[in-house]
Amino acid sequence: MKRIAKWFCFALALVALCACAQAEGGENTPMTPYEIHGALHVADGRLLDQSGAPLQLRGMSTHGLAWFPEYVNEETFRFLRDEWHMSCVRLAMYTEEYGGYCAGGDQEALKALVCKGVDAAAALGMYVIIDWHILSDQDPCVHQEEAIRFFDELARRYADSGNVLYEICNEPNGAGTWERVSEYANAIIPVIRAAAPNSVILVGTPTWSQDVDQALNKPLAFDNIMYTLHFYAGTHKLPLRLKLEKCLKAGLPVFISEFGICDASGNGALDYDSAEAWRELIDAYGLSHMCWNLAHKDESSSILKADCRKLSDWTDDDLNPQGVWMRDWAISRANTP
Ligand code: IDC
Repeated sequence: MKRIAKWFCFALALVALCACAQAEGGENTPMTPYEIHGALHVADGRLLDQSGAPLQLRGMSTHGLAWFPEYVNEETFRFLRDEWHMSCVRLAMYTEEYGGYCAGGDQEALKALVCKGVDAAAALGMYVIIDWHILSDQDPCVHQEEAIRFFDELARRYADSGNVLYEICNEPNGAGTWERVSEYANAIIPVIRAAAPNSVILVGTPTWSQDVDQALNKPLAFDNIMYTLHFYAGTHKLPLRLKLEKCLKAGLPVFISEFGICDASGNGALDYDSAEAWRELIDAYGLSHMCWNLAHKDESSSILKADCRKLSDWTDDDLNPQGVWMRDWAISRANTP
């Protein structure tokens, strides 16, 4: 009798186990990045996953959402996840440039596009960065009131979504000094945190997000934030790498939320040697990095050729040289966490 009961329990456990596997999509479905890593946090200068292990997010940044909205969809993101082994997408929403959120752009349409992107990423278990893409506005305080309304609405909407990161100002420059960025961050971060207390927030640094040393000298008084550094390998070389490494060694949490291997105009020749030096540094420190840009604009930083209209399944014929480079690098790390 005892033996029958034992077998009965064993069979029951087996059935329960199978049901669980089914519910998770069956044994052949690999887990998504979010299923593996869960909600993120920042400690000891690093981005960590739910189990406390360091995590390097890899992915693509969109071009301006207003200009190339077609790439914000599940098909494209799925291709990046499954074929290029990327875990994150950055949604770049310009504020001041033509069609930008604070420059007469259709705010409701832009917000809907951001939400479409966040929802697509969530459905695929990918991380997503909502990027308030300041550029010619220089000083983030210029559109602070708009930014407060925007981030308040989105942080409430995604309060429980651990896959969303908030990038509050793409590239301060000119009048966007560290004092101004700090003033802005001190106003925006509490708004996001009021709704989404555990969210990871990325903060741009002066000189087009290159002066991470200024953040090191005068860090902000918040947990779970990272400072961004951007580079374009054709323009930014050893001096910027040395500055970055000094900050990393001092324990500053840095996130490379935008980079290209052409020059800083987003165009021009690719510099493969410089790209290689950056790549080594990125992997030596496990830095998260997002490649600019997912579009088919006629410029060398666009990963797709100008005549490509495919939203996924890109082959060598569809990709610009930077796209080929990025794909090969991404694929080479298929099995690294
Ligand atoms: C560039 C785009 C280009 C567009 C321009 C708008 O590649 O098509 O016309 O912006 O002003 C950045 C910015 C990013 C730039 C990119 C390349 O964050 O918006 O995109 N870049 O210039 N910082 C350094 C380089």
